Order: sequence, then structure tokens, then C-alpha cells
Amino acid sequence: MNWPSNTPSALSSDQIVGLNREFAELDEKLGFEVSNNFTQFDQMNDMFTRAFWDETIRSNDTDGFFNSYRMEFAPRRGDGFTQKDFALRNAAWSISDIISNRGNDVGKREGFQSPIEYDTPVAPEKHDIENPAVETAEIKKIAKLFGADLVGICEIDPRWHYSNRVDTRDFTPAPNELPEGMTHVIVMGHAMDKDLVDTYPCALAGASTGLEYSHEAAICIQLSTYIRNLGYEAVASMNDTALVIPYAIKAGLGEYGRNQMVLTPEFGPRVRFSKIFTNIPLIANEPKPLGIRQYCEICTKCATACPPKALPFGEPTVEAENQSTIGNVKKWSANCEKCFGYWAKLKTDCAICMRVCPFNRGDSWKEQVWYRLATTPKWRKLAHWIDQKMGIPARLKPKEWWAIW
Ligand code: B12
Ligand code: SF4
Ligand code: SF4
Repeated sequence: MNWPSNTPSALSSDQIVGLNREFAELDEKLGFEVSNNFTQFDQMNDMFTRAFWDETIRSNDTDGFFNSYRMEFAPRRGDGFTQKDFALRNAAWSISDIISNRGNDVGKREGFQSPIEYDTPVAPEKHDIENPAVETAEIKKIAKLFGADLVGICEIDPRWHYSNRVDTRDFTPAPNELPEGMTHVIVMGHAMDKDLVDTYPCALAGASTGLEYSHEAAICIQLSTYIRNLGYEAVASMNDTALVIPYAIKAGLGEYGRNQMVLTPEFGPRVRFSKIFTNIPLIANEPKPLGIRQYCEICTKCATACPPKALPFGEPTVEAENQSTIGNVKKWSANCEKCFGYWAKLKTDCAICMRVCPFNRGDSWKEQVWYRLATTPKWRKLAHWIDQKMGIPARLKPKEWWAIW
């Protein structure tokens, strides 16, 4: 379906200043510091996209990385990288692949470089919503019914939308448009399988990522279809269209960590996010301080464990190390060229920085107690001391994962 052509999605500097003013109170509460000379991020510059047009990135054999997602090109080299391991990873991705491949002929890699197209139209008659609070509770219930592990809602904030999306026919910029009048974003969290994550880095572990992309594709398509059947716009979105991390934080799902991820109280960083842009009347969550981000100020476990040393050890800054980092917003930033270079060598994704994070917990009582200590100011240092004593958790060997029945 063709959406009405919006005004260009890239915001003017006046619009940025206006949004900084509009969201000043919430930004302050969340610790977001966005300068008035901030500009939106252009999706042409993320690492996955650069791997297709920037020879300095492509020369690291990033083609080999992408090709390994088809069995005829998957390399085999020992535990975690056998035919079985690549087969499981690639199978886990398969439902997500069906969605992302269907717009190839029009340059839309749905869910990644373009939002998921409407399979069903918006119902001509609008369901009457007398009480947005009740509607909000129902939407959250239905998101969970479809399989989301976490759900939060926030107001639309175009600062986090890409200034351009990417036409995947020739990897050139294309307008990043949404239907007019979107007001809210429903952000859903999808927990990744802990045992598989414990085997990172290897091809087997990549199944934990593929599985959640396949799950989230189904869940966000189902929830957006429900909303459209009620007579409202609802655009299902995975990695496309906008940066989901600031949205997940605004929706109250967690806090930003040194490892570049949202750390949630329920799963730590071991969770992926999808989103739905909509105009159905909803009430935004009111995020509360969780005390997780402050723990990262005294911990550097992820940065120490990262093989190519891509993660920062210092304070948050506004500097962008290269064109793949958004500037003029104060945060911990990674050298994602180093990170993706490591993936290209492995021929699979990495998430050691997720695996080793002490917030990536199971739900034993000991782990619950540790969480309480880590998020309480006067016990934070004790929690850090305990974590240091425990050291970096041992990786689960892929062979052992296959042997767990
Ligand atoms: C491209 C991308 C990557 C690139 C790196 C980013 C880049 N610069 O190109 C690569 C391939 C290296 C990568 C790696 C990983 N990624 Co990634 N990635 C993305 C993706 C698709 C786009 C992000 C983007 O455009 N970044 C470009 C610029 C903005 O990057 P940046 O300046 O470095 O900003 C980063 C953070 O600082 C933060 N951020 C951006 N703006 C702001 C503003 C504020 C105020 C704050 C607090 C934070 C913040 O988000 C950015 C994430 O890359 C997002 C999905 C999405 N649409 O958001 C997933 C996403 C961020 N990745 C995710 C994950 C889990 C990973 C990996 C663990 C791999 C894996 N196996 O899953 C690693 C972790 C590496 C690391 N420590 O950073 C998850 C994070 C989930 C979570 N719990 O928060 C996301 C949200 C995907 C998802 N479906 O859930 N990723
Ligand atoms: S490993 Fe430590 S510093 Fe890194 S994200 Fe987790 S808690 Fe924060
Ligand atoms: S994904 Fe791996 S290489 Fe990238 S930052 Fe995390 S630990 Fe480092």
C-alpha cells in the first residue's frame, strides 16, 4: 500500500530546537542531553548499510559475513561453527527473512531498511475510544498475548527517526516516511534465549538473535493489524525507521548502559525491541529512575571483555568517533567499525558484551538479591565487589549446549 507522501522526514534546526524544548522535562528526567545543533542520524551511515557502499568497510569481507546466512557459503571451523550451528542460526532467521525479502524489487528491506508494509488496510470506521487509559491497558495485554515480553508506550519523538532510509536496490538515500499524524510509539521487548546467549560468540549463538527477529516480525505485524482493524494507523517496525534505544528508554522499559544497550530490570540487556507507530489514543508510560545506569558508571566489564576493544571505558561524551555514530547527544558510544570488523572475521554476530553483563541474569533468588543491591545507591559498591569476585561468567561451550536435553 502507498502511504501519503509526507513532508521530508529530515528535521530543520528550528524543529530540533522546538523538540528539545517540548521534551526538555522528560529528557532531563531520563538524562538525555541533546544539543540544539543535533541532527538526525542518516541510515545510510549505519554499519550494515555502509557494508554495501563503503569500500573501507567492505574490504573486511563483510560480503562473506552476509553470505554465510545462506548455507552454500557458510564456513565450517570447529565447535559452534559446524554445519549444524549455521543451520540452526539460519533457520532461526527464516521467518524474519521472508518479511525482509518480499520488498526487494522496490528497494524496501522490510523490518530493516523500511517499515513493514500494510497487509490489511485501516478499517473505514473507527472503534470508539472513550477512555485512552483502558485502551492502553488493552493494547499492552494484547501485545503480551501475541508474545511480547515487555511493552511500553511513549509519544512520537522524530529526533530519533532516520533522516533518510535506504533504497536497497542501489544503496542510495530514500525518504523515510510515515503516515501523517502519528502520535505514539508502542515499544515491545523480546527476551533472547539465555542458554544460547551464553554460547556467544559463535554461529550457534546467532540463533538467539534470529529467533527474536522472527518472533518480533510476527508480533508487531499482529498487533499493528489489530490496531488497523480498529480504524487507526499502525506501522509495524523492527530495526527500520528510528533508533529504538531512546524510544525504549522513553517508554520506561530500561536504562542505557555502557555496552550500548538498554538494560531492563527483567532481562538486563538480553532483550530485543520492536515498535509500532500509531495514532490510536494512548497514554504514555512515565519512566521512573531504576538505578541501573549508575551501576555502569563503576563497571567496565563489557568494555574489558570486548575482543576488538570497541566499547568505551570513560565518561559519556557528545563526540562521534566516526560517521556511524550520532553526534551532539551525550552518551557512551562504541567504535562500531571495530565491532563490525570482528563480526566480519567471525562470519557471525557477536554479543559478548550482552553475555558478560551482570544484569544479564537468570531469576534465582541470589540474582534477584544482587539486582536489588546493584540498583540501591548505598549497596551499589558492594554489588560491584561481589560481581568482581565472581569474575566473567564462563562461556557455555556450543557442544555442551547441544548436549542439554
Ligand atoms: C546498526 C546496528 C548495529 C551496528 C552498530 C551501530 C552502528 N553505529 O552502526 C552493529 C552491527 C555493530 C550492531 C551491533 C550490536 N547490536 Co545493534 N543495532 C543496530 C541498529 C539496527 C541501528 C542502530 C543505529 O542506527 N545506530 C547508528 C548510530 C545512532 O549509532 P550510535 O551513535 O553508536 O548509537 C547507539 C547507541 O548509543 C544508542 N543511541 C543512539 N542514539 C541515542 C540517544 C540516546 C539519548 C541514548 C541514551 C542512546 C542512543 O543506539 C545506537 C545503537 O547502535 C539497532 C536497531 C535500531 N533501529 O535502533 C540495533 C540494536 C541497537 N542492536 C542490538 C543488539 C542487541 C546488538 C548486538 C548485541 C548484536 C546482537 N547479536 O544482537 C551488538 C552490540 C554491539 C554494541 N555493543 O554496540 C539491539 C539492542 C537491544 C538492547 N537491549 O538495547 C538493537 C536495538 C536491535 C534490536 N532489534 O533490538 N548493531
Ligand atoms: S557490563 Fe557493566 S558497564 Fe557494561 S553494561 Fe553491564 S553493568 Fe554496564
Ligand atoms: S558485539 Fe562483540 S565486538 Fe561488538 S561491542 Fe559487543 S563484545 Fe565488542
